[in-house]
Amino acid sequence: MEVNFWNPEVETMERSQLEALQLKRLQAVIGYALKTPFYQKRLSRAGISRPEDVRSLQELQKIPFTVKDDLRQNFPAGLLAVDMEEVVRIHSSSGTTGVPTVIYLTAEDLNSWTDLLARSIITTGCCRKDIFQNMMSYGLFTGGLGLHYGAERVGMTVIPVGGGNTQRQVQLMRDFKTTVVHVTPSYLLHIHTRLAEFGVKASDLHLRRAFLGAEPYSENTRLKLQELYGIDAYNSYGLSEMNGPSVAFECVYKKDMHLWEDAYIVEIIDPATGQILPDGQKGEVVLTNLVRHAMPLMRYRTRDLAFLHTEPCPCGRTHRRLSRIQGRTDDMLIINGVNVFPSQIEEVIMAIPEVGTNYMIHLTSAGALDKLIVKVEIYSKMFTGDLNSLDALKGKIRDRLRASITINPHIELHEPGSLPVFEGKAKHVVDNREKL
Ligand code: DLL
Repeated sequence: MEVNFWNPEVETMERSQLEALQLKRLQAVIGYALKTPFYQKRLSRAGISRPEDVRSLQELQKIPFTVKDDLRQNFPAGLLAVDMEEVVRIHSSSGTTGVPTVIYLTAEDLNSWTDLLARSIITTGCCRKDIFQNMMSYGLFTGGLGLHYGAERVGMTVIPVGGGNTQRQVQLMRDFKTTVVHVTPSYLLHIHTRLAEFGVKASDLHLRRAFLGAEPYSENTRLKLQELYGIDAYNSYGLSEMNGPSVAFECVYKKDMHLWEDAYIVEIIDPATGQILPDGQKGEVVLTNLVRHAMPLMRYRTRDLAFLHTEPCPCGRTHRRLSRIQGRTDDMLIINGVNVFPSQIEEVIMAIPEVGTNYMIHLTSAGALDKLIVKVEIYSKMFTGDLNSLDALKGKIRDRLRASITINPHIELHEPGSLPVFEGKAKHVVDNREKL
């Protein structure tokens, strides 16, 4: 397999050198953090009043975690470490779980972020010959502008269409022979259900790759998309607080995502106790941004659950790999006392060949108990008028889910395109349970 690098020296750096670079960058970030009232107070309590007070990476652990609420309480500028006139860009988190927060970038920060994205793009095997259609929304959301500049830096031809308007997306893919799309997995699934309506087959398109991220999805969804479009789909992880996409990206081997450790320090902690967990163990991802000076964030608790791989990757990059995000500390559902992550449900249903490209999870109350209803779209060829085969399919989905989550769900089968469509991040869970 051909392996290309953007910055080979950094991407294949030996661990000891990489850690030395991290420490140097951490000290610089601490210098900026000390300019904010928020971190000045926190760092001085931890005995840090100058960058040199942190002499090793282990000493990072003296610094308390930063959480989303800290950003909210210090809104709008309590974490700003430079003069406002140094700031060239503002982004904002999507507010998935509440009030939005703001992120500031200087020209240099923007340059570092763009470079990480160019690196990520090259890592997937793309090159300047590619035609890149960016279906992520432009604006305060980091998915649109972030990849836009990364792709331009690589020299790809960028189609900055943004999210939504499926007919136009398909038309553009045909007109310009798009080879790469950047899109949420749920929207790419949806586009497939609409192709026939526009008289297009997936094989008429010139797509070769997709960058998928911004929302949780299962390995089976990736496999489904790869098969439906005949493409290679790469997982991309990031969050606004860490600039956006660019934190971790898969290489051509697709064995989970290289987390760019020259730009981010990653720790995996036990979300209940805050203890650091050994590599390989699943826990909450905690990140420190090493290449943003306008707004330093140290030991930021992402609420995302994942683990780190340490075994070498055949591509030769030395940066450790982050597993697929397995859920969030705040998206776990407790259904009749059983803990269930929506991702577990998706993993099971997307492995069933008759299941189409969309699903919804509804929760309601049935007396004192919770009722789980899983609505799945199935391919139209299944609607033959033979009720027995539909019943058998329902039974199959129910049994497989019960075996995985130990709860007996109620299954509804729906026609393709009939469940709600999300052009940005999908919201697959509707919780209408009566709160006692
Ligand atoms: O979603 C940044 C992004 C844009 C990443 C485009 C990748 C591609 P936020 O809106 O702040 O930023 O949402 C961040 O989305 O904490 C995860 O819970 C979730 N998320 C992002 N990428 C993935 C992924 C962008 N590949 C939040 N798998 C994160 C699972 C993801 N969840």
